Amino acid sequence: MGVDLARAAEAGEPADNSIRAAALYQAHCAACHGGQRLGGMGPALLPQSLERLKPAEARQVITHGRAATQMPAFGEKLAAEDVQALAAWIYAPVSPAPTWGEAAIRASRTAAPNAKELPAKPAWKADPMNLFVVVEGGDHHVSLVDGDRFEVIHRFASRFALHGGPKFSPDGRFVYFGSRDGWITKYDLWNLQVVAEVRAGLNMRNVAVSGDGKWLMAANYLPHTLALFDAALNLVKTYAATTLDGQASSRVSAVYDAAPRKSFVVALKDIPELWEISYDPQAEPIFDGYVHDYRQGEAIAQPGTFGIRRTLLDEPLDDFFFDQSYAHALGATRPRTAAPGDAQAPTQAPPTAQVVNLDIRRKIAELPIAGMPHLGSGITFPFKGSTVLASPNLQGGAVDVIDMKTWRPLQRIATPGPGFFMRSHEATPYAWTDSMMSPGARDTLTLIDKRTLQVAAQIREPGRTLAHTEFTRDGRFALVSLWEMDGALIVYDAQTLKEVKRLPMSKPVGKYNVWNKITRSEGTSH
Ligand code: DHE
Repeated sequence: MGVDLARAAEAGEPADNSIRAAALYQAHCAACHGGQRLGGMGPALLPQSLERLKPAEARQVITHGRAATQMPAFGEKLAAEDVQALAAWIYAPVSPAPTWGEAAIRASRTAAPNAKELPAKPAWKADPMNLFVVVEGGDHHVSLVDGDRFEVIHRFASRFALHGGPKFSPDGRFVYFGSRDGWITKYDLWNLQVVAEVRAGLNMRNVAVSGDGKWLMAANYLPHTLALFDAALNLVKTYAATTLDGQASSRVSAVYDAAPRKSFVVALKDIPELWEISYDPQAEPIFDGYVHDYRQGEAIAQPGTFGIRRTLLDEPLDDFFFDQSYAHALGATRPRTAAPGDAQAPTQAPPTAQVVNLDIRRKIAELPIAGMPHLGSGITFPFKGSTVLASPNLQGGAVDVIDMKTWRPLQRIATPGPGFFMRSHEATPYAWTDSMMSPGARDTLTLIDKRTLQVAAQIREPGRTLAHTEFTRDGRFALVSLWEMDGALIVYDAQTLKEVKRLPMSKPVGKYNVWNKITRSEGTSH
């Protein structure tokens, strides 16, 4: 960065594309996206943040702007080759590599001055426990929907590109949103206002809120850190995601709250370790992560509370979820790729999921699920005296059902194409899953009968994308996303499967029912 065109001209250096692009960036983009491309009013423009945006789309956005956002169209101001140069520039790494340490995190925090005086009762009339928080990705807004009347109570602008499920305080009053850019927003659902915000990282995966509502942990890809906050989003500490000897560091795949264990469980994407960080004030000291006490000249155990308890694995884990007892983490493993000439290379297809026992702290089973199971969206339910887990698959057109007593596969249920999400509810016989990854079947939802493990019905919206179901508190209605810019939230009667209502929305992504979330319904993500 910091390219000086005048200096380049004086030195007789050619104003090559990158120099030109840097100057264009400073002139047109820096005010909103930040001088270092770390984001500001607009999102960060770093290669890591743009992984999901194709360069052709970036050129489109620069030329035509982004509807319903502050991003203006530059097509009139800039020549096509300038747009091209700018689009190429934002995918180039920033040098020196950007950092985001504790001081930056602390400095980013803002809080509403009136936060403490806000009344502890809803300013609106509806059941606060049957409220839906709907993330609209099309124009980066959030809608709050009354889950009895299916009416929008309030709609507000969110940070750019929220990702992962928002997390709720145990009383359902506050919700915490995480954006891919690292922003965490604490929103008071009862008073309809943002009460605090902080930027935990530059590229964040997700956030988890402790079962007691006192702590929030953020998992980052960039930098390689976890950040721990109190409920008011004051930074408590950061953790470097490294091996014990500090030699290797990793992106953090995800963090989840394991409420009965009073701990956060953390998967690392590049290091074969699963971490457990207890927030229990009475937690036992940790003896495997010795810290040297130089005054005493001896190694001492790490404190148990907020210390890192490491489980060493053979393979790193991606997303994961827990069994009901929270004794096991069930995680997806990326397929192993052998280096050329590697005699140790596996001869058989590698397992793509594993079961880790968090108490004895080792892998106890491999789950023979083909493809790329999306275990973060897995659900559990009772079946013939046992409990089973069902997981959609990002690669294969099938749902895998596993017996959780034996960890053996029970059934592979064919769907019309690979899907992302799966949802059910204790009070409904069906598990709903999508095929949104399949160009030919993205318009179809498949309903699986939990009693027979057979496909019971399909719901279609021809030529359009249907995805992500969430149930009302009582399980009587299913709310589904019509995942289009001119999309909608479609409400179905979960028994008759008839459409009850359709609320227009801008690419609704996920929707979250307060009650199902705070009671950790077995049919929903945690
Ligand atoms: Fe997600 C949740 C990972 C792409 C929409 N996604 C999650 C979680 C993880 C994850 C680990 C659980 C976090 C939580 O809820 O606390 N997602 C990944 C990926 O690795 C992947 C495949 C690639 C990536 O770029 O990150 C990915 N995810 C997507 C999308 O493309 C989706 C469909 C659209 C989007 O907005 O990004 C998407 N992910 C979601 C949603 C949830 C989610 C809506 C919350 C689901 C829920 O019901 O709780």
